[in-house]
Amino acid sequence: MFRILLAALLGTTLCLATNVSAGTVQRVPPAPPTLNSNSPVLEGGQLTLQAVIVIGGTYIWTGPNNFVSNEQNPLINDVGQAHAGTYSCTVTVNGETSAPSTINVVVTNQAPRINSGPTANPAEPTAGVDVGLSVDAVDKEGATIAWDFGDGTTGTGPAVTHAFTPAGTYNVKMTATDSLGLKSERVLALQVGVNYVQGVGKASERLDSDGDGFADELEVQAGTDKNNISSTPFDGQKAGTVQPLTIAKMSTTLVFKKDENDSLQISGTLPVPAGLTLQGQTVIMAVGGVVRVFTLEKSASGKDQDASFKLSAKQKKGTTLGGPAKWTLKTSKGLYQQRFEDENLTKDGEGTTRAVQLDVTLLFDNTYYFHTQDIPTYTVKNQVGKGKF
Ligand SMILES: [Ca+2]
Ligand SMILES: [Ca+2]
Ligand SMILES: [Ca+2]
Repeated sequence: MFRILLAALLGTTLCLATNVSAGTVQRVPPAPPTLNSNSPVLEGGQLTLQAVIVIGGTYIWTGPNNFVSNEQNPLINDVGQAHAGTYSCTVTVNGETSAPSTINVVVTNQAPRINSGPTANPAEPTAGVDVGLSVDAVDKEGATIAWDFGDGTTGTGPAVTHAFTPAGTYNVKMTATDSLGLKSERVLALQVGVNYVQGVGKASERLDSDGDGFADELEVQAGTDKNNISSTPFDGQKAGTVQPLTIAKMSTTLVFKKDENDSLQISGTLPVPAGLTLQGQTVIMAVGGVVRVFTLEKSASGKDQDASFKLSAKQKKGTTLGGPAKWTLKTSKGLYQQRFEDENLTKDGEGTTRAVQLDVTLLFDNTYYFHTQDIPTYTVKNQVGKGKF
């Protein structure tokens, strides 16, 4: 019984083996796999690729961006345009590989994402002061950043610096653009405040609208543009670091009972560099809001309206030898009462003495000199005010 069964089994086995070796059983490759995906997928999202299961099958996926996977259902995270295109998959069963199936994947572009900003530093700037502007914008393909500062000028890059002038509100527009041209925009309404130059007295006399360091009133007298930071008494340069002005003497007389009879005398010293030609130099002086502009003549002196200025520098053939030089400002038959009112040099206080202060600004050789001068004794008598230091 056992022998018969064994013989039967052996016979059967023998019979099959003979058929295979004779090539009568053909090995057929499996059919190409059926593929699916979640295309179209949003930029930055996850792409899911799927092959319908084949029993005993192993898979090879290939695709854009050098993609290779042997998973049946591979996932690709954070996709961009580089991941779009045709994916291909084969299935292998018992060593036999199918023809490839393909599936097309579309990645839907997204505009750049603004993570934060735009922000301004300082957040509340004043005119003419550099403001840092920045934004955090990202895109899978990279974003380029463009700025419209709202004053007719532009800039590029995620962090820029710009000075706004004059004071006011500027709508700063930031545009982030990706490589496919999709844009994200933000507008920052930036409040730019006014500047005041240092000193005492009226804010209106110290107002510096464009932030170049020179008061509006001084710019008007000097013939420069008070709303243009690039137009200054120093040939377009800002006022720079203010230097102390040395004043030796100062006196003023204000005649309140008769107009245009006021006078002013101030003297001090200035450092004058060696080799400077004084002829043709401009000297601008502002005293308590009274501004005079002098062009020095050969004698190193100049006149403007009711005022004269003289610089006594040691010279040789019109060129200075350097060192401190005495200067004097003299005026007569002026009308300064309204200008000095805010400094308390008024006609009030008949018969009394009080302490007052006057700002003195002197511009010379592209240097800004300034001093607030104490006048310890200002007296009013018979409607005449006299101050002296
Ligand atoms: Ca994009
Ligand atoms: Ca100015
Ligand atoms: Ca200006």
